[in-house]
Amino acid sequence: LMQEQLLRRAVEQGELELHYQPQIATADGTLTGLEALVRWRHPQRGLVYPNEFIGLAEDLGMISEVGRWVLREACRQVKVWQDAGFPVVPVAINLSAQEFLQRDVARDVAEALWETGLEARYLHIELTESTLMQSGGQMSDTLHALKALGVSLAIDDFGTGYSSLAYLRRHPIDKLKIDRSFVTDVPRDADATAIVNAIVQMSHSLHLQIVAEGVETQEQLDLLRSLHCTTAQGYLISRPLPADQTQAWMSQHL
Ligand code: G
Ligand code: G
Ligand code: MN
Ligand code: NA
Repeated sequence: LMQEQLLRRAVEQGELELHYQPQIATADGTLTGLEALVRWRHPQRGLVYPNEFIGLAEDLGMISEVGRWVLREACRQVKVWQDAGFPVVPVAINLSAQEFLQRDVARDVAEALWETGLEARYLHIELTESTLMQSGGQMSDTLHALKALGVSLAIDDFGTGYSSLAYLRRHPIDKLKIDRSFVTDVPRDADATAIVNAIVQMSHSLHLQIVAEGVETQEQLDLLRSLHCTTAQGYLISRPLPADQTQAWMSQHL
């Protein structure tokens, strides 16, 4: 089969799945959110990670199919958990630049929220600095349409993008996610620590939420707490987990 048919089969026959990575409050460890990360349960190859097929889906013009499935499934699953009495926290999905170019993201989001019954404030959308730069004039309209729906917008991999900070004024951003390349090197590397400190301070001044990504050690978590970085995500807390294991994780952290 051609790659395109394989990917189409994946979407249509339920071979995609979402894994969820918890985010916690650095103050007390309570769950503050989940990031949904897509995987392809390939019948022969096993679990395939997004770096191996998101680019392919973009090249084949199929990223919209994948992205719509991710959006719908994340909203559906989190609504199920909320209704079942698990902590009522938002789910974040990742959108690539191509998705903003190839489809009306705001319309898809409105539809998914309507169909699943998830409240808009429980959906967060992560996009990178380069996505904000690439997608031109209509980007601003789309982001404002998403905000009008009540969805939150986060900058993923913050600090690594090839851009100025001007977009923080131009676009209705709610949250920064400090890239793990900085987090990895704290507290030993003084420069990385200074950068994390500066990003956290800026987020507070601009009234933005802040998340540190890639937290792998207790030492990193302690430092982030002392720098008033309120939220953390990373292997120390949990790897991204399949839905059933996510539910078990939440049960143990109630
Ligand atoms: O899990 P990790 O290997 O899970 O993710 C690798 C990269 O793939 C990250 O940059 C992440 O943002 C991206 N990614 C994960 N899930 C999705 C998705 O559903 N859509 C898009 N566009 N990117 C995703
Ligand atoms: O680009 P984005 O931030 O969406 O990518 C998330 C990616 O980071 C996923 O591949 C996820 O599996 C990975 N990830 C999450 N936590 C950690 C961590 O603590 N360490 C490392 N090395 N990777 C992580
Ligand atoms: Mn992300
Ligand atoms: Na990131």
